[in-house]
Amino acid sequence: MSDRRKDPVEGAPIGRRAMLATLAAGAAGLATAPSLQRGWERFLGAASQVDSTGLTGLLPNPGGFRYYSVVGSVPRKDDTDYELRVDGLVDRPKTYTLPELRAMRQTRVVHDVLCTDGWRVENTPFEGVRLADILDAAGVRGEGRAVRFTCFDGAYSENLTLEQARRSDVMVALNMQDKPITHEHGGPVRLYAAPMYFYKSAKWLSGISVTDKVIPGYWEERGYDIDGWLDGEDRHGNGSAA
Ligand SMILES: Nc1nc2c(c(=O)[nH]1)N[C@H]1C(S)=C(S)[C@@H](COP(=O)(O)O)O[C@H]1N2
Ligand SMILES: [Mo]
Repeated sequence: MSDRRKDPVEGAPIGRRAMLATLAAGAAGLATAPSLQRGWERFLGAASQVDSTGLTGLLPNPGGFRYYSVVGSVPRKDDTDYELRVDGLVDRPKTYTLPELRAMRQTRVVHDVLCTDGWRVENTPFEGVRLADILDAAGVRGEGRAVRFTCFDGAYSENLTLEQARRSDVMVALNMQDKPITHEHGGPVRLYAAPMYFYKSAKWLSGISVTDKVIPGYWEERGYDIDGWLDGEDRHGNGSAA
């Protein structure tokens, strides 16, 4: 069971690793394409068009992170059109703009990022609004048990229990590595659940809905454990500061 948790992708109907050879062949083809000259982000975009199943995560990436998206293209959002809807079992549903989120108390967490595929990026700072603050502002009703996250890619979803959601190291993140979160990393706003595998940290966050039970997310419907906890010291990390 603990092996499964470390590598839940093996339980998924489509094993990402099984597709490595296919993807490597595709990437090699793209490497000669002129689009590469327009930069890494273009390359990732092109690769994810080829690979609409999220397998682009196998590509090496400067900085240690790998790009994941379960869809081929995601609209770009910024100050002018980004919205975060908070609703469900709450007394005060609200739609936040980016400036409104920036005006709220900001929290900083520094933690290692780990993907179930085996890569790790050490000591990665994230900054943003504690999810607990957003939930408190909304006023969670007595029947509320869990939180469901949805994304403006139109496909991905995730969840946390209310108890997990209220931890001080779980946030609606605006900054990553001391810069506004880039589109490729799920900007302008993604979830960051520091004590859990990175698949729990939904990119391109657009909805937070309080529910009466945990609703399995995109990868969880496809074999990932709902429990995304990191093991041992990795869960506790290397320190977080308010
Ligand atoms: N919307 C969305 N969020 C997502 C994913 C995704 O495909 N779509 N992939 C998850 C997985 S498996 C990982 S490891 C991280 C990758 O984040 P990165 O692309 O910034 O490295 O995002 C998580 N959040
Ligand atoms: Mo991942």
